[in-house]
Amino acid sequence: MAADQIKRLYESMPARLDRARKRFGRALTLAEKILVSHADNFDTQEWSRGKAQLRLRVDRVALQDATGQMALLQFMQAGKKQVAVPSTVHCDHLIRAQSGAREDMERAISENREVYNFLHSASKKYGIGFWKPGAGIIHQVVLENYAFPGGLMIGADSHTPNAGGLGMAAIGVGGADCGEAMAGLAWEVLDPKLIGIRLTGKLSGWSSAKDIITYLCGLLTVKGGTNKIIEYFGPGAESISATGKGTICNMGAELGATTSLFHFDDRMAAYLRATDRADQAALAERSREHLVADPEVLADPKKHYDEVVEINLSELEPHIVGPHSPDRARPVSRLAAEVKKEGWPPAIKAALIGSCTNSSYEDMQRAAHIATQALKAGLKAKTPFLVTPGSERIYQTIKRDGIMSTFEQIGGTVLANACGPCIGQWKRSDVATNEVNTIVSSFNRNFPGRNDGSAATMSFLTSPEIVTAMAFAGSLEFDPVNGTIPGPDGRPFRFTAPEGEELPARGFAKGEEGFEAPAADGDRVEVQIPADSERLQLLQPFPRWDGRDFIELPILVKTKGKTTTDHISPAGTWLRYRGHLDKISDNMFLGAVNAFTGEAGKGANPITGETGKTFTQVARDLRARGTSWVVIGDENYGEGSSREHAAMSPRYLGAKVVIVKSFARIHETNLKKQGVLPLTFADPKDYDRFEQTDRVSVTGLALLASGKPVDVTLHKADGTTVTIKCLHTLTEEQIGWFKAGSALNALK
Ligand code: MIC
Ligand code: SF4
Repeated sequence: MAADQIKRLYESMPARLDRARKRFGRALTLAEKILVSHADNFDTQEWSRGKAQLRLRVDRVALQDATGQMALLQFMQAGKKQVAVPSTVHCDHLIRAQSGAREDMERAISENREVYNFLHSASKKYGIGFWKPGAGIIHQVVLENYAFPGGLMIGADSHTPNAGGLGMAAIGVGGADCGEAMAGLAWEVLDPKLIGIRLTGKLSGWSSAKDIITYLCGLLTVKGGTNKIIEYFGPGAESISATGKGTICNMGAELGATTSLFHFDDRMAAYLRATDRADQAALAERSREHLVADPEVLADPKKHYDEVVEINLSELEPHIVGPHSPDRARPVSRLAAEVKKEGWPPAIKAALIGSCTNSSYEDMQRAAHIATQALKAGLKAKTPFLVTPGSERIYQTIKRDGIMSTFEQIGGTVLANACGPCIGQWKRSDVATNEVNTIVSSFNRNFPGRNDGSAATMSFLTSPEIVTAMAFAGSLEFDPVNGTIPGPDGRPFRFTAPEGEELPARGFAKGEEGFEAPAADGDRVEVQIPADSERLQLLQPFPRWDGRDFIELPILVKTKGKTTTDHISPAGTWLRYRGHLDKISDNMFLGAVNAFTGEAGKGANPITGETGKTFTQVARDLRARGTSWVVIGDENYGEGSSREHAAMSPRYLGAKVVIVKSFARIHETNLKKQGVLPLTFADPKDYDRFEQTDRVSVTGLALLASGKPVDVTLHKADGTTVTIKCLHTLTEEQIGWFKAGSALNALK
């Protein structure tokens, strides 16, 4: 975003904030300042945390190549000539990690040519900045180029909050939200509750930014942040670099938070200057008071935030989370005992650092500092060591400064600047399929199947420096802080705490930037979608609601336990079809655990009784018979990714209603946008009532109204019925989406 736009925003803030202070009768947090100064219409807007639906004007939209395909296909349906807000596309998710940066890039470009051509031509036509494959991972590139204090952006990726490291409210959303904002509509979100995290003390030694967020994951759990903004402040915040702050905000997605952000400070200004934005740093310094919470808030946080957590950074130990969920946390010092107790394989099969979460210069330096100690002592890494730089800028800088050669000396492989092993795009040959094995990484997600596509891989997440040290021990039972490993001479070797500069002393090196500006005249550009493509398919509008209640629908699937978007619509090899709704729908619920059988990905056909078929096969059969179906789910259903395929595939194959104990924010919105009715049990115990042979009716739909419960009736095989109450969070406008068949239909 150009400095003049930022200047205009800052100039508009004082008057808007004053009006808000008067109207609310109190001082403002930073999150509130940003929301208020981006209100579509402050005066008519209702403000009520946890209740009101906010209509906001975003400063920017970011898309990546996996979710961005659907976002653009939907934007195209709106029939606009140009995007209404600054937007970018980033090619990062589709690059497979196999044999190292160069070969992987070449392979990706040829494998994904069709998709890249589509994204490139659509970007050129509609006025969108295009970041080529290899330029970097969306969140790192956004942090380096576009994020700024006090801004509001949305991105079709759940880790968009990474930009909170620079004091921006950056929110992960589905592609439809992005498409609409790009088409010029106000963007809507539930007025979030606020969690204040007050940091005291100072990070030092082994403790790093990652430990703050892994510790919080354990404390707040994967649903603790749902519909909340997490705002960090306090004297301890200044001991964290801007990129460290980015790590914390990035992984706030694992708490389900709407977003996370830090108050503006000198370390953000330093980062803006180091990334060629001295003008923006100066602007922010001049508006400093508007880019932090009001002094009254800092003096009495409990009065201004809905919840407050205090963390003394001087006492924070390094943490590690996993396997299978990011909230399974403990200090590294307690891991060995748990590994023994649980019988997890202690041998680490791979150690990975980098990704959008942890690939700052500081991260790389601290990891290299550990590697150098080991090299000097004559040690060799015991496990394969893979490095994913977040951007071309980081890649070139660590190359210039010798960090990369350190990693190479320990036997490490530097992969392309892309998502690769973080999103199931990691082609491993070292373990057999379904072989139980352990890996450690500095990434943010660890759902089963997340990295190499195998649900048997147990993935642990921790800081890059701990990952690196563990690579030399080759064992989860090694505590780098307190433990020793045998040196080459047999004598115990102990690491000293990592050190690293926050920003490169010689500045960032520049590589091939990889940015392409849109065409001056978009009219002359044609969007490229080959007619016979198996990767891209133009969207057909979903049918309107026919005005009738849902009567005696079968249950396609009742999921048990964690049902993330990775369970509903897996990534990995399926990324190939992210632009082709029909093809990608073959992956529907492949990872979901069938509550009736305990098996993943398969269920019985409720009409024929046939078993052993994938949920997609069953759904396609039902659809062919003209039968719609329902989904029953557990807690925090749809947690994880923003991918709207997890809502579109069910919609496409006949889902009418999804009834769960609770939803993750982005997925609930995605269902609403696609015209599926998302309901929650008024009494979560009702989940237990649903049996395989039941038929489900949802009645009174013509009277569907905001805040009004809905009756759901279970028709049992023995002819009896049970009626339960279910709740929904649809606003009147969203009910309009349901009736129109989708938000997009309602818009037209
Ligand atoms: C992820 O980390 O799960 C992803 C892959 O970046 C997703 C987006 C996607 O599925 O394409 C996300 O976080 O939203
Ligand atoms: Fe890519 Fe992983 Fe970051 Fe998602 S979390 S954007 S897959 S690096």
